[in-house]
Amino acid sequence: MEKSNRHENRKNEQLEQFRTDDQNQALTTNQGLKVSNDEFSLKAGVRGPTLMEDFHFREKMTHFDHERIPERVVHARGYAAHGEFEAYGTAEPFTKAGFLKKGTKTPVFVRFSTVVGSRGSAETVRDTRGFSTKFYTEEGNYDLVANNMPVFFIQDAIKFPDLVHAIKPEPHNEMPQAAAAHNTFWDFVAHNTESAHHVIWNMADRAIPRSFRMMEGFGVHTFRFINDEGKSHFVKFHWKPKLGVHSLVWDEAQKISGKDPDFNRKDLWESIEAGDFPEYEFGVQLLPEEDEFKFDFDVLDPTKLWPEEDVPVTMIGKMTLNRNVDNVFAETEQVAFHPGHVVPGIDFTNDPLLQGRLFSYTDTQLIRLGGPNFHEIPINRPVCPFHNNQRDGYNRQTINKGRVSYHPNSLANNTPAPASPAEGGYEHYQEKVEGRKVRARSESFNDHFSQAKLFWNSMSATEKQHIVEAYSFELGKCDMPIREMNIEVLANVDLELAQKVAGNIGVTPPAEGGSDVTKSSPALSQENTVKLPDTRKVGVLIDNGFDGKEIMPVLNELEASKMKYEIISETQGKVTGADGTELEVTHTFSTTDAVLYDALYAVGGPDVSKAFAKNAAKFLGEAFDHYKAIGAAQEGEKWLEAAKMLDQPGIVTTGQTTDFTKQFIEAVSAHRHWDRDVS
Ligand code: HDE
Repeated sequence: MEKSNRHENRKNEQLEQFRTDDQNQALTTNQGLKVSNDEFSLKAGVRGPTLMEDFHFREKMTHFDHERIPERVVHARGYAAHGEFEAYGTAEPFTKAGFLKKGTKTPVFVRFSTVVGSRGSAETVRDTRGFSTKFYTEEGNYDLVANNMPVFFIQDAIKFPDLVHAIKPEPHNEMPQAAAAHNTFWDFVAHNTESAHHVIWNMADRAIPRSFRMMEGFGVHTFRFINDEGKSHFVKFHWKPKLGVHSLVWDEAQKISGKDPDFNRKDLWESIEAGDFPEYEFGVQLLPEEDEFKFDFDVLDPTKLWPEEDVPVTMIGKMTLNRNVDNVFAETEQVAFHPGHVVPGIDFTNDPLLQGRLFSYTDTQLIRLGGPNFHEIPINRPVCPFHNNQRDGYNRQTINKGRVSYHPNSLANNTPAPASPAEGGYEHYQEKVEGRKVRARSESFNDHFSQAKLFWNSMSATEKQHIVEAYSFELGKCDMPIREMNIEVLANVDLELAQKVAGNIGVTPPAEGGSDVTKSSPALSQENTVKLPDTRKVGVLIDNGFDGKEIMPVLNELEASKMKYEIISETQGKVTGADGTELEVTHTFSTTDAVLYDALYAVGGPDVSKAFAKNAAKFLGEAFDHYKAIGAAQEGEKWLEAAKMLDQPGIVTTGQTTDFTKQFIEAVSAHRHWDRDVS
């Protein structure tokens, strides 16, 4: 299949060597033998047994039997796209990384994921999202294996298996799928108070993103930048989406899980196919080494963020995703990320979570991809050459010539030869380290609640309400005493929050508690994000007999504002306006749903059937309850009136304004209208 939006870069050229197009070709076995019949196995007589000598049957069936590989132990459900990163050059004083030099363009491959669910699970579940980027740089692959939340549940990698065992479906009955709302997870949370900060993020709206295109990304750990002079800065990595950070509402997210379990991947795929390329700016928070101890938390603690108001984010480049994969298994499933894939100019810190990750990612690829040669799989190959004395292993593809596979040597002039740092050889930062061998947590990691409270303080009233509802939902799915134990922990964050949740889940509300942190960080609230009409999707409820002269300019204007619309009617085919205008129906009421749109435009027609009116009322009620913008004209306005939805925020009708289109577009851009009365 030729792709319309193939974007040329070195990675794409490299992948091209491995692509194959089976269309219009003769059918062969894997040995290249042409096959004369692929319908029937070879038998002794038409009603007789299949013969062992049927090599075609055996090969076909054996390959099929071995098609599956183990899914990722976490982040199994994911979706990816290719793109390009271009550096602004603003990072040059701080890092010698070549791909961050001004104007450098680097091919990237980005995989988004949920964490908990298995490979076939629904996508709009409440969960952290993965945001992994492989930069195919000229100095080797650099992987930024990030999440859409800036902190993590645990401070030490040794707890990761416990965390994951607790949050995955319970082993005795394998329930629930892709959900944290069960006893073992909250048992873990109650016993590991360091998780309080990440947990409150997971209870907030960021855990149900509207789109992968509307999520931030965070490297979580503190890394190091090293510049040409060898000076080190601590650095936190950020991705900032051009479209802002937007979320679904919980009721909607749950319904989408059934109506369209592929909601997020479809959104990504379709946007790229339509040429609406997702864009993210790459930003860094930088801290000179001398300032390591200037905070009231430890910069090595992965449960802590650096408030952006204290350490501003400097933008250092832009990433554009511009090409969908050709084959999900070959690319998305086989891509192997590793936080230890670094390039000169980027180094690690002693964050004990990061240190453990540096082990885990190679280890997991060995079982998942079946051996040590996974770097040879096309999607994982660097675009620069690679040479060393590693040899053999399952599925080795490289044919290394010559007799030398050791170093040092004289038979091959001591090559392949290590390079000095000046020649681009990677040199680890010479941090001074001393201490006793201890299994212990640094005391500087002991404050588990202040930043959870900072996050809470930063939320708008609506966001706080959502957080209360999320804790109540999750703990409401747990039993006593898990509920009580968690209220006790939550009381350390905010007393009012703990009291409200306790009231909802039948636990005696705590009388005292709460962190005394009063600080807030406005950057954490989604209220303060970018709001644009771009790529917002409007469902148009419309029937025959509509007024084309009124409706068509509106639809054209939506498109001119980079919005999308789909025509929803009773039957597939065309709807025809009173003036003969024809519109192709995208969906009937049964093949789509109100939860799949950002907004609805209710038009109807003069003679809608009872069934049409009933479905329209259902769609409008749902959109209304999810605080979405609703525009209405003609018949649609009467529906809103009958449902008592007029005069509410985010409701725009032609009867009420002469400036309908502009106001409707503004209402859609606002994302949601939280001040609406949905009671
Ligand atoms: Fe991961 N994580 N992780 N993780 N992680 C994996 O690697 C692990 C952590 C993240 O799209 C696994 O290839 C440990 C933080 C993403 O392919 C595994 C610890 C962050 C992805 C693994 C962490 C992440 C993974 C499973 C604690 C955010 C998906 C499959 C010490 C900064 C990558 C795989 C993709 C995947 C281990 C914590 C992000 C098992 C041991 C913190 C986005 O190696």
